[in-house]
Amino acid sequence: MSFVDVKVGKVVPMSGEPYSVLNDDGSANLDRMPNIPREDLLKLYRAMVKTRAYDQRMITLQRQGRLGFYLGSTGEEAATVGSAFALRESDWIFPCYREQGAYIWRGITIQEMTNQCYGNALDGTKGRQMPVHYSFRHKNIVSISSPLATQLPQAVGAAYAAKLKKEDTVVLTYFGEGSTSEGDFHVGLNFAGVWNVATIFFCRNNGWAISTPREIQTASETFAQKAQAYGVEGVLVDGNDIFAVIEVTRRAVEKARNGGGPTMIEAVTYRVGPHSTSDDPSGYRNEEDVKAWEKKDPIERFRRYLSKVGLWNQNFEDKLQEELKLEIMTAIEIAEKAPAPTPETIFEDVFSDIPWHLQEQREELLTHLEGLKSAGSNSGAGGTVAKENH
Ligand SMILES: Cc1ncc(C[n+]2csc(CCOP(=O)(O)OP(=O)(O)O)c2C)c(N)n1
Repeated sequence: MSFVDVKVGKVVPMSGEPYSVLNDDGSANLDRMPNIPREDLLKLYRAMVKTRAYDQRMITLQRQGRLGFYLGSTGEEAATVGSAFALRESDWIFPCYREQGAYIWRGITIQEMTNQCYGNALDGTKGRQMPVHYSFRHKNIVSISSPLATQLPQAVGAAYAAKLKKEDTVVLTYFGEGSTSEGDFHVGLNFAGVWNVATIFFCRNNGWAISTPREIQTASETFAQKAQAYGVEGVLVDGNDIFAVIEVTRRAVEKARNGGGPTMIEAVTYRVGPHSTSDDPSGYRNEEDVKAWEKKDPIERFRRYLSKVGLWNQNFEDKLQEELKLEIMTAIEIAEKAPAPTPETIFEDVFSDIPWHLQEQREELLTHLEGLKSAGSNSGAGGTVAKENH
């Protein structure tokens, strides 16, 4: 069920050693190197570094009490940026909640993401979602749902719709390995197999589902092999290797676009940080394991490659870090100054014509707020409020 790597004539594995191109020292298996325009190499690197810089700054803001909650993706940047790179802009993404790299690659701005985390009046989700539960409809990125794996059947449905409309759109959905224990994982794969739709199931196997280690999540040797039971191709890739992720996702995309059906990709990586800012992993895992994975850091690995081919130097890095710092600080300043969404926005976005009973409630609320204002009380409508912790 695994595809053949035509360049080296080997089968891409569903078990055993994950498919890889880039070595830890930055050298690469040139036989397997995907064709990537030289100018895109630095763009990819930038997107990965930007993702990390954004994550780190948001975590600090939460620690400072300026943000209610955050969920970082440190160590998983090659998996998210590389897979998004392999898609067309018109393809759909049904995310989990740890795919900041995919949004950044797709051109979502730091400002848009920061506004969402603050839930301010500039936030596309109008303060109705938890921080990190983004929705970028203008870029074909569907709203994040907290319940795990619900996005899988949704992604299959979207791909089925594309098939009925005879469009060649590909739908990629992300999830963690813990989500493979949800019923929706099996429902999604089953229907994708039966309908032979253009869905790519991208599993970020980062070793942990909060405090549940991979070892007790499943008795299967790999997650990729679970796809086989549904007649879906499963492949195993080194998720910290940007080139391997690009190559494997590209093949899956090409196959899907040409009517070849779904693929499940298991990207083997590691959740270097805590699950979220509400988690403290020191209570359930060994720091030594984390250190071993930090040595396989996807950004450092890619940087070593770029340095070897003469595309990276310290001067470039210093300038990049300065630029990103400024961009992120500016976005935070704007997000913190923006007011909260006005209360009457809760009546928007469900009905195109607001029904009479909601109109009545809206009027009542506005009159009440007006009354509070003239009585000199705080209506709670102004100022940015950091979202609550979860
Ligand atoms: C249906 C459901 N059950 C439990 C949870 C609580 N929960 C949130 S994240 C998480 C861990 C998920 O792990 P995984 O799918 O491996 O993704 P990762 O966080 O590692 O990226 C759990 C159990 C939930 N959100 N939804």
